[in-house]
Amino acid sequence: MKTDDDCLFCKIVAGDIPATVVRESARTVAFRDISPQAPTHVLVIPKEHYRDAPELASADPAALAEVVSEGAAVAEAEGLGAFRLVFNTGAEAGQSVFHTHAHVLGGRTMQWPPG
Ligand code: DGP
Repeated sequence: MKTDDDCLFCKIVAGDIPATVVRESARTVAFRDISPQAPTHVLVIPKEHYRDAPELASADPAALAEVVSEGAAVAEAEGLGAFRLVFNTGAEAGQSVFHTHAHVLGGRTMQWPPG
């Protein structure tokens, strides 16, 4: 499995950094964001290291599909009727951790466009 020793989210997958894990599947882990931006704010990540969603889509489309379906499962488990699923891609778009992750945000009314 592709991992990066310097990657924060690889350390969470390995259990070297604690996280509040809410769900796990064969290829993904879902845990609560350390700085929640909504009443529910969960990150869903592939266990394998890819820098962003497009890179994961090219390398392992089934794993990207699993990230999305696990995000929906988190939303259902949290009782969200509607939710936002976001992949910030690139620093200028707000990506700060370069290990693919979907934000699952819900529990409040969302604005559009996002800032
Ligand atoms: P982004 O900015 O799209 O790359 O999102 C990264 C998210 O990761 C951000 O919302 C904060 C969250 N985060 C950063 N460090 C940690 C951590 O150590 N633990 C957890 N649970 N979340 C973290």
